[in-house]
Amino acid sequence: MSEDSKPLKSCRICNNTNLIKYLDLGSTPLANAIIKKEDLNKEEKSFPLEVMFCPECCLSQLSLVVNPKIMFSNYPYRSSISKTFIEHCKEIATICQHSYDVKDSDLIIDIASNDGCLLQQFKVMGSRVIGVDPATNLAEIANKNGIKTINAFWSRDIAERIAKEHGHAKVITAMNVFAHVNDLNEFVDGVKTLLDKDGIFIIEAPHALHLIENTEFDTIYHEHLSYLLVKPLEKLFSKYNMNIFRVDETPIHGGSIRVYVAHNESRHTKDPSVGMVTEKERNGKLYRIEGYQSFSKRVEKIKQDLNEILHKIKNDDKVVAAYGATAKGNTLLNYCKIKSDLITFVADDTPEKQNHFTPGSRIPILKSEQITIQQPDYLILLAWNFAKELMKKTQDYEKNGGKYIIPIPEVKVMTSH
Ligand code: JHZ
Repeated sequence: MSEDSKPLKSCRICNNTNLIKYLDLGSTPLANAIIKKEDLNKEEKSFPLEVMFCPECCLSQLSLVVNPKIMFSNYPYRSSISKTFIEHCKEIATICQHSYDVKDSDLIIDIASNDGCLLQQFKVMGSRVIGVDPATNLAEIANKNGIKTINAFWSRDIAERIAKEHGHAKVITAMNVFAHVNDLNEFVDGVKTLLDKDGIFIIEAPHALHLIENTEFDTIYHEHLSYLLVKPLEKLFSKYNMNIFRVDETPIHGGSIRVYVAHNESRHTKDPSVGMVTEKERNGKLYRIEGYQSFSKRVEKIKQDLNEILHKIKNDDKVVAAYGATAKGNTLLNYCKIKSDLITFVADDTPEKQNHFTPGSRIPILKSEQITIQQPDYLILLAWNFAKELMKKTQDYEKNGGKYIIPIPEVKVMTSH
């Protein structure tokens, strides 16, 4: 793609052209395009953020595809900043070892491997590991830490190259990347090429069921082109003679699905979990547009409630800061039109984000030590999905009288107990 963005012409799974819009969040800057101080006087690019439903295969998807090179060639998000996420990665490696007999010599590939957080867990088990990630800064960190990482977007060519040089993969993982991909056919084709006869392909991504039920609209940003349900994924993989044989539900990132895929002729047999999760999707009315119709009203309510509470706090001469300069936080702030007059700073432990400014809202991002130094009256958790971990880290802040604001699924002020 040479241009900055292009409209979605048809459903990326079933090619249906009659997509139905159910949410419009206006135009926002890219969620991870944090701003350097010297660029504060430059105008930021923003792009429309609208979600469409495909009534044929039930995939929700953005109406616009932003050039991935703009979003992912340099990426400030580091998977290993959160201890919760590291533990989560350990769990995945352990499942592969215990349930799927992953052995020392087996080849494990992680697509969009970030700083090598997941592969590190396979490496300590003794597996051969290779990551593939388009972000030059992240591939550099991972390689420095001994995780062999190819700096590229995933493609059939890369898959063929790895297969030729290292053989077929026992496990291929795609954690929080499948929803980011426009050309799913090229992506799955590459996986099919590299996956061993009895190998497993594991996708993990936020589940659209939780997004809709818990009004997690902040998960919607330009990186996330699709909002995944098991049903449309089954359709996609059937085109490649592959099938989903197991689905785990996990609380990570506000409620995600971990989808296990294999070649049809492999030894893996279908687990009841697949039917159980699709049943939940059906009961949630997510296979019909009617299931999405109240969503935008609930999103609007969060905007009103959050503005009301933040303006009240400001009028009372109290101070609000935030924790987690998240991508999702930027959707929330920009859609709710919240800027630095309402939130004085955002704390974040990612060195790449510190001393920058949030896109659109232009709030300074500072080290988390500033929370205890400045002791704001309220701390809004923009990484509400890691609330437990963040509250533990800010115990002193709370002991000194600080309170938390959680924006999702509904705005509430709370303490950790
Ligand atoms: P977090 C990410 O989005 C990235 P984000 C990605 N776009 C994706 O697909 C989704 O997840 C699912 C900070 N933090 O994970 C680190 C601390 O500073 O909720 C991060 O900046 N200290 C690929 O960005 C942010 O919060 C801590 O102790 O919306 C967390 O971002 C912890 C726990 C976090 O997702």
